[in-house]
Amino acid sequence: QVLGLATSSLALHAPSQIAAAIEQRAGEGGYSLVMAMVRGSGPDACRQALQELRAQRVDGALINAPLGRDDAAALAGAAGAWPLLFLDTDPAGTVPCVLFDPAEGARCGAHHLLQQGHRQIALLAGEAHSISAQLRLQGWQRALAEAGLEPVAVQYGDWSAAEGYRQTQQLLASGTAFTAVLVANDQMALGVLRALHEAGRPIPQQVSVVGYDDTADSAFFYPPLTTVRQDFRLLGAQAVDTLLAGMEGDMRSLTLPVALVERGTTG
Ligand code: IPT
Repeated sequence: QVLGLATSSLALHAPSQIAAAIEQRAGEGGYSLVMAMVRGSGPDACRQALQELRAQRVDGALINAPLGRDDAAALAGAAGAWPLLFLDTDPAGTVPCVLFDPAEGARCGAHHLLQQGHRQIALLAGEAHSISAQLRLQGWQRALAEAGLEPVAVQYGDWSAAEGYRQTQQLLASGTAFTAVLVANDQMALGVLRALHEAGRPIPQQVSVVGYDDTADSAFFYPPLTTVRQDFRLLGAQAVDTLLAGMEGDMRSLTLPVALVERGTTG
């Protein structure tokens, strides 16, 4: 049997590490994996990638590209009996999915900063159209609101280090006072660290930074990044196993745990 993966750009660290983990698990089981890139965003881009997979006669497919509830439901409906498993959608939706809990991940990061006494917290969210970016942002805002706080700034980036760098330069130039930044992924956090270094703001003495993902390189940033761990190996294994079960008619959604990993950018 052949498995398919429709994925967000593999130029991004998280999707590429997720794809590697999926490929590994598929290989261990003796299955081959065919990949199709989702070029751009939204349901049409996904539909195109799924068509490419179907043309290559895959028996079922994983979709790691951001899709809101309705778009995911429409794609699943159009697929009929062809099994689809979603890896980047709203956990409150109706389609089968294997996901890390975005609300829990966001809460972990925000509580860590609140426990350390931070009150002036800036938010750097991910791409505005991404459902996961939206849910992480909502989770941060809820945690701050529960502590009687509002973020001192809310900015968005495209998940890249370059954008993390640029957005932090803008935040610094705006004169907004902040002692901590919650960043929606580690790649953007890499750029945040450099912008803070260049501005002479020592980390963590003057500014704390919390990332999200715990990609393979994040422990080697300088300082080593405090972040919210999503275990991509686990995701890859569970996604393949769940899809295989789904192809036998027993597809069950799964929520995977996240955990705060405390390193050198906070404390
Ligand atoms: C999500 C990553 O956390 C983020 O860093 C970015 O790479 C994004 O994917 C790309 O879409 S992980 C996803 C399974 C929610």
